[in-house]
Amino acid sequence: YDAPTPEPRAITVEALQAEILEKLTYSIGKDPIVARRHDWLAATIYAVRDRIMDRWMESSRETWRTSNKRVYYLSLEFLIGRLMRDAMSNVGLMEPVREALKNLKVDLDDLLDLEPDAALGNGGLGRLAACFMESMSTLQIPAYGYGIRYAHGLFRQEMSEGWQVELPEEWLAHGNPWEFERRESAYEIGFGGHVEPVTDPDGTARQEWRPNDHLMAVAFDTPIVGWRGARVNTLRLWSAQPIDPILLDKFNSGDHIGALEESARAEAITRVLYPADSTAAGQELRLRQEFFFSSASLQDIVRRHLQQYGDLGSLPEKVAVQLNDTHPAISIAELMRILVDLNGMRWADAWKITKGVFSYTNHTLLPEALESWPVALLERLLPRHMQIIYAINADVLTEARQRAKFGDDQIARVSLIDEHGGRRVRMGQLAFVGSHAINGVSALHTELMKQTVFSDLHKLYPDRIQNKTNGITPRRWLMQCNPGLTRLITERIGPGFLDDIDKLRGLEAHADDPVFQEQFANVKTANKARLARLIKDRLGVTVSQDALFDVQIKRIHEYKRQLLNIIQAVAAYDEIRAHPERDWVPRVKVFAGKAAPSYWNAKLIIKLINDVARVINNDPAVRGLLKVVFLPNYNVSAAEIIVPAADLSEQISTAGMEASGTGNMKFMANGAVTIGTMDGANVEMHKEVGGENIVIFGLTTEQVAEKRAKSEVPSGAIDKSPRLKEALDSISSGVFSPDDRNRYRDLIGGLYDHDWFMVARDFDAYAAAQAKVDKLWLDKPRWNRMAILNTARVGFFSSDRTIRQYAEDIWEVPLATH
Ligand code: DL6
Repeated sequence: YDAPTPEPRAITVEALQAEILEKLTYSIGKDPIVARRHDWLAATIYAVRDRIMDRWMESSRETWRTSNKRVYYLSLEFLIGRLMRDAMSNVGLMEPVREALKNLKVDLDDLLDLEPDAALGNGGLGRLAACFMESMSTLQIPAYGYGIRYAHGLFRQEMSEGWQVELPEEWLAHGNPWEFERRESAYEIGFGGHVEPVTDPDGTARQEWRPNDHLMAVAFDTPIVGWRGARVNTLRLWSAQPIDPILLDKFNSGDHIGALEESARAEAITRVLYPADSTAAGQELRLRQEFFFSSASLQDIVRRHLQQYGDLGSLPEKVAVQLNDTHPAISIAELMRILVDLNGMRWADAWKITKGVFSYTNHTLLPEALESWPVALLERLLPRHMQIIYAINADVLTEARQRAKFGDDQIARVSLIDEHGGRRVRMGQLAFVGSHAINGVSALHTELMKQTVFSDLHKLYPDRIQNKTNGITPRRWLMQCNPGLTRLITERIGPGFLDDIDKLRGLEAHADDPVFQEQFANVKTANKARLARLIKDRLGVTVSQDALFDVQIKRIHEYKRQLLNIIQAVAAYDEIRAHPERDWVPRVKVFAGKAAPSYWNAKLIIKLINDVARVINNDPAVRGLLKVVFLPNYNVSAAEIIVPAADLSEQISTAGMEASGTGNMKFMANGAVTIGTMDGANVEMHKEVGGENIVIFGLTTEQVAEKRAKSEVPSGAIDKSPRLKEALDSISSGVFSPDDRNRYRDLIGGLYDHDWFMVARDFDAYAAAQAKVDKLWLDKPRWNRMAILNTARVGFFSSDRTIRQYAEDIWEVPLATH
């Protein structure tokens, strides 16, 4: 959707056409007669990029001029997806570029599909960082994103006989016309070596780290443009390069491979994104990645600050650094080193500045995802940082004993060093104590943080934890991915919601209007027809656009409970065959998502979905009433097609386990009804949309905790539910896996045995909720009203709201009033 933005250089089709041709000729070096699609794509991106360049420079000039505080968002992941449509739409270039290309006999949609999907992240955490970048530009906050320029993003997922296969991802294969390499912004990064006490000529004693391994971090900048080109911020991604690209002495002595060893070792750091989501990666290379990008970013921040202000005492007034989870938490020790060792600051002053600068977002309570590093590894790789961590810990523990009167058990729990088993540094504790604000990502999650992982630190520092419920950018997740709905809403309530998403509330008055309901449903049907074509193309499966599209797309994880969903599909399959005479609602169950390569059960669940799909989709007794599809290689671009086509959004995690969820918000914006548990941000969605417009089921967080504490036997729930038992029996006995009848025996056995994720115990409630969905669906006016009200009430879940709250409560940066 185009923003009607005033442009200094007039946007005319003729001018754009000439600019694209010029880029093709002089930047790409191609004659239009022989140019290929990738050449046209690059030429178009160059032309669009030029149109935002002036604003980019003006944005940074303005920050220098006004001396406004800068926000730095440090994240190991930025799941930005494609950038071209985002940039064009935000500066009002979509339609003129489309026309210009048409005159050149090139189809814009074709080019949009060709742009690689930059998958520099795993899932929610990385996509949140990308939405935040767009919102910070929209709200005119001077902000930089700092991360890693992975040569290979998240793996490409293919299916081989229903099993996930991981293949390397090649987003840079055709170059990246969005980025600018800044060789002048390169910093040396050290590892290893030792620490030496030194005395300066003036007699001051200090510690000096002498690393024995060095490499360079080189900056690559990408412009991130806000809505209506309000501001253009920078996403700065670091790439690792060797100090000496080739060791000539080795080369000359005939060791040609050895001569490149240093180069390969350096480049390995930014070669791949770790595909672990919700588990700590734990390998040395990961720690190297974390320190590499933290150190480069801090050196850059400090250099910029000194250049403008000349002293480091004013850092907290002028700099806010947000740590996106604990991955950049080593930054706290690195800033202390920069202040104390390199700039001669007193420890206490440096600590005050550090706390003033940093804040930390926690994204998960899953114990396996809480990062900790062996002390021995840190001592070897970052010996000075380990000393600093010990010194911070000593201060914190002394304070805990003296001021808060903590006993030994509490001291052990708040300590930065975990003494159980091998000694490890707890990065969550480090991030907490080094930050002035710590936030959770939904109201429930923040409460649970206070009660569980950080309960003792919360007692010690009761003012630090606050909530910042996640959000999504409505530009990408409504206006761009659903132009049909955006047009319809504009016709009905005017364009005000484009600038103020809360104005969507204006739709409430139209929720019962039969004409509007029909128009709303027609937009949905058109989006479903598009998804149906994609399903046909990719999987060869025919689905009806009139069926209820029931969608669960997200990482595959046991706590997200794709297993519950597919077991319910099996139960529905049994019922359809047992009662062919009933009035069944035709459904298409759509699944998509990647499993961490080493997560066996997640991969098995993908295989199960594919096995069940094959049987159900080919059984004539089902008469097409139920279809199951698993779309491979889920990514941002796929979500942009699937989300607008969903009728039902599956948000069915075990209560207390999903920190927030953001997919839930995307579906809501696009008029899907949610079936979900009282988990993460679902709780706030329930409040915003109203209980009658969402289908909630299942155990609450407290009930889950109770059942776990009692070690209740789950088989009781199975015995009580004949439908569940039948579905489980058929899966575990091999009905869906005739080639390997035991394939699912252990997976299903786990439900009888411990059922940690409450699949069996939530099954009946889930099945009843699905029956309720069927009933609601059959009452078309009722369903359409629910769908409209979901869109109307999504305003709270805009990342603009989230960012405003960060700006006011954590970063203390002024917000533009216009
Ligand atoms: O906050 C963004 C996103 C939440 O919406 C999800 O609920 C949560 O699972 C996800 N967390 C991660 C794992 N994090 N770590 N470490 O991606 O964050």
